[in-house]
Amino acid sequence: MVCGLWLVLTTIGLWVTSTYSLLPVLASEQGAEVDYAFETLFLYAMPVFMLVIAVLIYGIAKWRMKEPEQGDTFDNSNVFSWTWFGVSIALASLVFVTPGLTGFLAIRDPPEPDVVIELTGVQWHWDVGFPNMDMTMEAPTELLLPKDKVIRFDMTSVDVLHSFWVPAFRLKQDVIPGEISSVTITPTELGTFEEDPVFRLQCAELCGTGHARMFLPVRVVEPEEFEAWLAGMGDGGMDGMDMTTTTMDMGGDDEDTGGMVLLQPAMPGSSEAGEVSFMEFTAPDDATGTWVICCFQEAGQHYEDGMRATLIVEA
Ligand SMILES: [Cu+2]
Repeated sequence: MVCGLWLVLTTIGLWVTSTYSLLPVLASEQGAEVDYAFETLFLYAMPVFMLVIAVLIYGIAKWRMKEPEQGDTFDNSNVFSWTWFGVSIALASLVFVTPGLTGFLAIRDPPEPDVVIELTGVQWHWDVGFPNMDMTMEAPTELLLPKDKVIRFDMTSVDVLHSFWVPAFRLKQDVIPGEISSVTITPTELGTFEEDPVFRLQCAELCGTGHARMFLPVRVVEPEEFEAWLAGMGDGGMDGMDMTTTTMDMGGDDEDTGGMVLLQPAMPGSSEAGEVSFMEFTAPDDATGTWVICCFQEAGQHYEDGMRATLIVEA
């Protein structure tokens, strides 16, 4: 009876987890190791978890106390204890080897990079450098990455601990002051932050009051588009630009709206409920790229659709 229930529950559990993925979109080669680890652990854990649930359900149904009575006493079963012990050790050892050791070796032994990008964590933004072009972008509004190219990020911090994390790429790496740490990623899918927020370089180490805002939208593009973007930057695109002034309506619609500010550059402005305020800011003359306007106020789902917008600045 218990065995039958166990079998049915395990089958249902495995079917649900294999049919409906709990993981967000995967967009890197290295991230496949992480997903494999999750899926394998689910596979191993499901029979164990469902055994507990099956025994629990059976126990509740069969031995439910109808009126106060003295329960039976049980003797220890050596066979059961040793079987449980043996299976647990075998499963744990298997997990240690695969996905543990095999995944670790695959991630820690990356191929030679096609592109090297330097990232510097600053409370609370990312600076991005391209050493091959001797170019640094301070607090850029977006990071373009080429699809199917091996990218090595060399990272450090100027203040406190930060951490590299692009959810679509899965891997995380600490960013440490006074040290260079590296992580290698090969993007496998095109994608943008506007379409799916898992395409963002999010600091994953609590680094102060601005930690949650310390993210940089990521766009994975074809290598040609990446090269063109880099070339545009190299022509002085980020430096010495004529500045134009633009005015933006900062009106708050209702109590939930909280406030809207420009994420980059960091020029906070707030909009109170029932009040219309205006903010002036200067924008690079030829910055036709994406500016992210984002709710800065902790007011519910402030990063979700509706509370962030794309601003296109035209010359
Ligand atoms: Cu942080």
